[in-house]
Amino acid sequence: LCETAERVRNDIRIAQEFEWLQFEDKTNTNPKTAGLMACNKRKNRYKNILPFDCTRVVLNNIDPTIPGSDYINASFIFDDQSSGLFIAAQGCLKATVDDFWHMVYQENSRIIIMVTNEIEKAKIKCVRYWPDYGLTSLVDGRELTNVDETSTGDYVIREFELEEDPLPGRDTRRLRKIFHYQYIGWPDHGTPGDPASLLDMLAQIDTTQKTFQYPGPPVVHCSAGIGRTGTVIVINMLINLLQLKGGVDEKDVPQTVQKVRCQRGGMVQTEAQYRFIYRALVVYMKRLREQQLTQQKNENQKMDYGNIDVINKMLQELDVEPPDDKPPLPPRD
Ligand code: PTR
Ligand code: PTR
Repeated sequence: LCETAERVRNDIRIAQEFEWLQFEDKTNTNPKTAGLMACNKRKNRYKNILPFDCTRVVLNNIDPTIPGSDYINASFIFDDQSSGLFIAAQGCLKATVDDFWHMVYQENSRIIIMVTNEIEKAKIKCVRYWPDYGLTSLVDGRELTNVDETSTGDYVIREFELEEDPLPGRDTRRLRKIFHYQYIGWPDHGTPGDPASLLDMLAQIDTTQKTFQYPGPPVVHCSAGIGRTGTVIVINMLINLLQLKGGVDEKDVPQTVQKVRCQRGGMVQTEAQYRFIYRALVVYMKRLREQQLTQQKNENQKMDYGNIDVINKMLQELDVEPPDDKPPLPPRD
């Protein structure tokens, strides 16, 4: 009974938090003048989803005679707590494919996370901005080759090679590796039922990102670049925070969402997506607890539940489910 009450209390709290976040988001009056310029209209997928001027990614070395040519609908998202940096972008339109690759090259991004299908409910959500497996296409004047493509159940991993500028005085051809992770298990207008495969993908991305010496920010995009993109970025930030601080508490979730929304309006679009962040964190922490328990068993150590207690406490604050390895209650008489 106690657990049910806790669950209901958490449920209500989460709904109230989201309501408060929606209200706060509406009061944000950061200007969006670049996105509103007439010459940039055709570069926005949705006219109501524009980047703030203060955080938008400005394209460099473009043609100064073409007005608005430094514009792309994408925003830098910085996390001061874990020093994480991301780019949140809308899904490419035909007119913005070259700009997209210009941005990826300029920012030295090595990971692209795509959280949408190209077509959903018979509507185009993002144009295919990469070549098919084994093929090469020309993007923003550079050769881009799709050298590998593997599919797990819920996501596809592609490996691209993007032609680099030659070093001054040399003409050797250099190629830059870029990894593309497309999560396809996210039904439109909803959330994935189970966060497990998304967490697997994020863990794999983290390992890949660490293989590069000075990688730029991962680019995350869906269709509008706010709903699913915001959810993925916030989950990523909270996991980083957890690893860094050794814990997160119930304030961290709304605070992180609010921080992210100040950098791109409307990030995490629905209450279901907001709830999904909590679910993902809970599953992540349960995995952590499993890992620690097996590690302790394998090392044949004296059981030290220090960390496990911290995890259980976090689970209680965040979760709607009770921890499943509690000792059974003594029988009552
Ligand atoms: N904007 C819609 C609403 O306010 O009801 C919700 C919505 C969410 C609409 C997502 C479209 C969405 O598109 P996608 O399938 O690309 O997530
Ligand atoms: N006009 C749509 C709306 O306001 O709902 C724009 C939109 C479309 C917003 C998709 C969010 C969307 O979802 P996502 O950011 O996950 O692609």
